[in-house]
Amino acid sequence: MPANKISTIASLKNKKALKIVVLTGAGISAESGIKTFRDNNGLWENHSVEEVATPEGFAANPGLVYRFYNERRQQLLSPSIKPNEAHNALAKLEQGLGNNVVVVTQNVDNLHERAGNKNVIHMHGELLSVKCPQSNKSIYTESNTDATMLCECCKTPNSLRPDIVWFGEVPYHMDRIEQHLYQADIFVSIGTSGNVYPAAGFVSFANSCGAHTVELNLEPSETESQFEEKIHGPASVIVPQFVE
Ligand code: BV8
Repeated sequence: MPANKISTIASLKNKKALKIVVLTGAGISAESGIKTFRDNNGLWENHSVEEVATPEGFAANPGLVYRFYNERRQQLLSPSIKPNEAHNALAKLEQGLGNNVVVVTQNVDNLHERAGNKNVIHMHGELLSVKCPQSNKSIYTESNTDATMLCECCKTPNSLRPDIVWFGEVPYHMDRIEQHLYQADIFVSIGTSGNVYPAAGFVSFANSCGAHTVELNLEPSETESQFEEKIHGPASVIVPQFVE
């Protein structure tokens, strides 16, 4: 299929596709005002990954890490942050195809859910929860968190941590994700640079399982060459076109 041809779900659906697995990254939330990681003025510009997104960084300076996630949580909760047309298009896709659509997101915001998607898998955790390392329970929160928070489930002070998968930690729900990829007819990657594994490896697995693979991104990602189809532009424009 010529690379510049915008296929739409309708055209692909006519051929064979039913099960659609969508991987999203920070780029899908960029037009909602949430910073990406590696673009100019991205999150990593002001903080080193090692300092704020590794267990070692948390152990070395928990206060800095709590502040990093508290800032992002409060930004997410501000009235100006809303789902954009790309999120809304994926919600429409799920409304049309139901359980045949699953969104696997690297993002820790809740914009897919706020747009209306129900089948969302957060493989890197969520800003709006903290985790008790003793019980491994995720606890919903909208407030700032710090080391003094008492864990309700085990009454242990100093234990709650951001419910985030840091570098060197095993992403959540990998078995479920691999099962969905195995069954996928279409694998669509939206707004991710393809820098971080195992998410960046999903396209290769989807290809090996016979899925039609599509990249929707502002610019070619690190793994762009592995996609059968690539459509580049702002997500709020190209995702609604693709879904129609
Ligand atoms: C793992 C926390 C084993 C959440 C994140 C040494 C030791 C251990 C592991 C490793 C190692 N070396 C390498 C690894 C693997 C490592 C890794 O991949 N490192 C990289 C840097 C080489 N991965 C891990 O450690 C993972 N764990 O490997 O465990 C394992 C694996 C499988 C099975 C069992 C065990 C854990 C990775 C998770 C790390 N946590 N963040 C948070 O703070 O938010 S990663 C971080 O990067 C975010 O989660 C983010 O989602 C993710 C990916 O970034 P992107 O979403 O792609 O964002 P980015 O800014 O990079 O790109 C944005 C894109 O959008 C750009 O392409 C841009 O063009 C585009 N864009 C911008 N605007 C728009 C747009 N597109 C469309 N429209 C727009 N408007």
